[in-house]
Amino acid sequence: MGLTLAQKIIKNHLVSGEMIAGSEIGIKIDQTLTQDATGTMAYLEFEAMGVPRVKTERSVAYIDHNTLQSGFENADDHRFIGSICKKHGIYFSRPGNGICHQVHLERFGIPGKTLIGSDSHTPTGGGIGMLAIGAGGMDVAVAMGGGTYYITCPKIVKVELTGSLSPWVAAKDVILEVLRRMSVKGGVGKIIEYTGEGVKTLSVPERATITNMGAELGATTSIFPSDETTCQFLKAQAREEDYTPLCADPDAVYDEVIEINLSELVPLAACPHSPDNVKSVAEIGEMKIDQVCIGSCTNSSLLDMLKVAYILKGKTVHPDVSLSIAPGSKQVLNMLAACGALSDMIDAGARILESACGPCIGMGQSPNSGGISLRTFNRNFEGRSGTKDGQIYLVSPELAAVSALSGVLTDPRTLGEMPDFELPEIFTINDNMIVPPVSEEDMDTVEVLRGPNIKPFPVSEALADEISAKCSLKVCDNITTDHIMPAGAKILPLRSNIPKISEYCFAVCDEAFPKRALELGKSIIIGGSNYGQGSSREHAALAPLYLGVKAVIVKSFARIHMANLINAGIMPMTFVNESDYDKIEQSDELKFTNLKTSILTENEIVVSNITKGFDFKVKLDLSDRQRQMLKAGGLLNYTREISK
Ligand code: MIC
Ligand code: SF4
Repeated sequence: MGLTLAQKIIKNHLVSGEMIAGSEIGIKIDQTLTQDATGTMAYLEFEAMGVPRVKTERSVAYIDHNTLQSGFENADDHRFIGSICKKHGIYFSRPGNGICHQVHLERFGIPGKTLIGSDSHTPTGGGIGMLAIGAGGMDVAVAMGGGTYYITCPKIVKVELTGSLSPWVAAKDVILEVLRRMSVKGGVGKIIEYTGEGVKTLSVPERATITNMGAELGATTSIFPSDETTCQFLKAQAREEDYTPLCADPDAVYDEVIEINLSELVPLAACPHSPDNVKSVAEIGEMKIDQVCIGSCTNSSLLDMLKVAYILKGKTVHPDVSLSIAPGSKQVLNMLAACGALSDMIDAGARILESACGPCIGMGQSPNSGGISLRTFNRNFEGRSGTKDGQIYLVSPELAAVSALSGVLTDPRTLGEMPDFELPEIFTINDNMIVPPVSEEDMDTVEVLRGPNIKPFPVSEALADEISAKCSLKVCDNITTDHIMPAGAKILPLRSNIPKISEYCFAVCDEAFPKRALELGKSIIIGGSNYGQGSSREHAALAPLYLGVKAVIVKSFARIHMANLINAGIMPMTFVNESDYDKIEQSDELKFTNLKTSILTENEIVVSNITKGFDFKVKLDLSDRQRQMLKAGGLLNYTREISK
């Protein structure tokens, strides 16, 4: 039986387990990436492991999220990460060099290699045939130390592309169509593989837009074949030697098949407040808009920017609209400047932002109250923009640019004929903002620079045999990590300070939660389905750990968050009968007994609701390794135990 492309890469990297969907496998990791909002913790964890130099083929640290520097905190974190990198063998991409996923695709990604990154949009690398997976910071730290990365062996979904995109219909519309069909939880436990004749018609940046936003499906990752187009892209980045042709075997067997005829797609938008709330522009109608933001790791490539500049050239942004543009990397910005496209954007009235995440993570450019904002980003969760009642629509750069001019949601196909936008034969290459590490012999000369905002990792304890604790919070379906541990300009600077950042835990849902949880000492959270979707931030597990949360009982989990809970030593449990969710109220006292044995051996355990006087069952869908980790009180404790 033939293999799919993802299966081939997994097979080449398999360290433990069998490639049977649903079972745990361990894979060897060739490359890692971190960004600064998750990086400080990841490097503190790496230091705690005591490995002198990274053991990967390539590890890169990017500074792209917290570049606002409204106080000393972010600048201190940048300095800390920079010095750690220099010492321990990691390449350091300085602030201003661009968004991690865009730069990694340009300068470091290699077809057929494995990459994990402490950012959920790491699957961007799938655009050049990498097996690129988003993970928690601790998993990335372990991989840097040469440790195995464990995942549930995914099912493989084939997305068969036929036809070619109509003029002004974009790669963004392809992934929005996949989201419309599969939903934000449709990809959990799956890898999405793109195949078919239509693949050839898509450039690398277009493929990367699609794999990037595959994160919103909850998928483990998404991947395109590595072909002639990939070769051209790598050649234009002066990295031809990194090219290998890769595709699935003709007789590969897939678990699911989806067919998309690119020719039939129309411009789409994800409406508030979920990336799968997708409608066609025609369905939404001529809606007046207040703001347009173009950029983010989904749509900030040179190709995207050249299209935007073409649309804006010689025109003026509508007087009621604020347009901001953040090119994805220094390379993109530089090339826009050299060819005059940047000037076309500035002339039209665009507010040019630094090459960084910026408004995508709520670092500035929050819309006005109730404001309607069109964004080329990948997430439109409630409150993420920094304006609680902001109405965020996710669209293609083409749609965003044309609407910025008209002041209303506008179908880009009204632009008429589309010129051929081609990628350059050679990109402008200057890696002077990527600082290489010092040699191993010189590592002792490098001092690690720590600012006062960097606080140690919260302590987790070995599992108690009996836990009796109250529910400190009950939440509904589709809770995102932006609900659990919000980001934005005020809170992001606290990413290295767990006690402080914990004061904002669940602030979007219930501002009183942190105080209540601390007063209870230990507690349990109850949630609905797809709990923890979205970002990979392990802070969404570390803050609850600091606040004394012992277990999270929900209808279902998102992949990365569940792994982060286990790493933190918090028990992730799901209801055997979902109807029990309705019977539990916030402040009910729940009791677990005999945990030390049952965590290691049982698939289902009985929990008593002491307040209401009934018992219910919860499922422990865990591998043996995860069970041991929970018993030890998390990954760090477990690693210490097994290395004794
Ligand atoms: C995001 O898009 O939510 C982020 C910010 O990039 C996160 C990482 C983080 O919270 O630091 C992600 O996607 O993992
Ligand atoms: Fe940055 Fe936004 Fe991409 Fe996250 S989704 S990495 S915040 S640009």
